[in-house]
Amino acid sequence: MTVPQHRLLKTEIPGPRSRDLQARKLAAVSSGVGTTLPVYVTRAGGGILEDVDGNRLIDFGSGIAVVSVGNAAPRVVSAVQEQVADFTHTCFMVTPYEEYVAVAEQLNELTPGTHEKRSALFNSGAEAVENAVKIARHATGRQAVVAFDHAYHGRTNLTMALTAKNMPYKHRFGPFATEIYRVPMAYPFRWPTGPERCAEEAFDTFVSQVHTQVGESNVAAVIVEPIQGEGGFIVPAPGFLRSVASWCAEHGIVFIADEIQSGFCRTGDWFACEHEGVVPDLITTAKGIAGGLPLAAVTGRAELMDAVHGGGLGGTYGGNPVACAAALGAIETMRAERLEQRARRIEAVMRPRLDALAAKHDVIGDVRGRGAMLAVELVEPGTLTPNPTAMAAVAAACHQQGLVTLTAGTYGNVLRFLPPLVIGEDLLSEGLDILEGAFASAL
Ligand code: PLZ
Repeated sequence: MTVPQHRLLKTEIPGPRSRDLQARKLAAVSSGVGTTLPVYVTRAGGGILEDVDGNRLIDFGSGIAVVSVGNAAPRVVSAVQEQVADFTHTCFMVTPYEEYVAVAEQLNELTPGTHEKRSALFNSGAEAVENAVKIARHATGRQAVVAFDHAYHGRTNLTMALTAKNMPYKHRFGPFATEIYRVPMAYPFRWPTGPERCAEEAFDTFVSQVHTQVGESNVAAVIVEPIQGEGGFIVPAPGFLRSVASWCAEHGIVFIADEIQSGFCRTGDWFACEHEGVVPDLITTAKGIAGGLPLAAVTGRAELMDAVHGGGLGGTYGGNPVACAAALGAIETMRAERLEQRARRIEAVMRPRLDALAAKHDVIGDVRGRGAMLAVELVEPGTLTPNPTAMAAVAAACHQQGLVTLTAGTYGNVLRFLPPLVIGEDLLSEGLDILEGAFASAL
């Protein structure tokens, strides 16, 4: 690994060069594009981001669950370098190439279920979600799509409509796509009657709302994140997803698992729905798939994927050869290094430390997640009232100490942790030390 795997603070965070670049950014880039931590990166690898001031930060974000195989992972770099020297683009819809087919084969093999599958490749997560909805509508001849509270599916028009949260994703960006219906999520921590009855009651509510407000026979698809990402790493109450999936099967409704954030070894399995024993009809992937290059996919039952007329799906860059080469390198890395097991090990190290932190600080209302997708939800002590102020203070204290942490949550009160799966255990525990220090100093 070329970047030394040690934290190093040479200046305050952000340092003077980053501040200069941030001034240029403000003058050149739309202020609609925000930044969590305006530290300008020059190199990154393993669990470290190195900035223009020579600081080295510990990465607990992986660029939002993207560089699970590590930044500039060796197999990704060499696959990309070879491909970029051979050819950079032909457009798969014009003159195809093997790399696209090879990625589709890998996806068909790795995603849950032994049924016959097909895949189609796209550029971004939002685009994959849009296409999954197109496929479900086309195959069923129905229009309605059911999504959940706290859902995040993207920023394009259709995916904004599927996304639950107004600020910052939807505010004044309407009108939104029609035929989207929202139902409650089985969110154990906030379920009114408590977590024990959450799965059953949430499922009853789901069935009754879809029946009374939409009508089963009008529903093309139900889309759900098996662990909700931007919404706050909400793990649906056990059994809920399975009930929803089998109810969809009974009614000829396409069950779409959006595994864009939770997929590719992140949660300790290749895909998060495996933990629940759920086999989706369609699955959307992106982020972790290609080690940082833009690539996304829809994978699913052959009869659904092949229902669409020839030419009905596509896009100029979808399945770009360089991105496909990167994906093949990333998938090979995940297989060779057993990264799903690394994710489990990360949980084994992190969860006890987060539980201990929660025992000490009563602003932590909930510790949750799975594998290397973990979070704490902050509240006013002893209540369910969200505490975004405490979250902002702790996140800022982490950043000052050179730990990149991300936030999330419908109420802006969740600190989430998504370390690269290849992070060294010394960096992992140093990051947790910083987090503990941040809770002690910021609150
Ligand atoms: N579905 C489950 O997590 C992307 C969004 C960051 P794109 N999440 C990070 C931001 O603020 O824009 C995401 C996701 C799930 C879909 C998407 C969308 O993926 O590649 O960002 O379009």
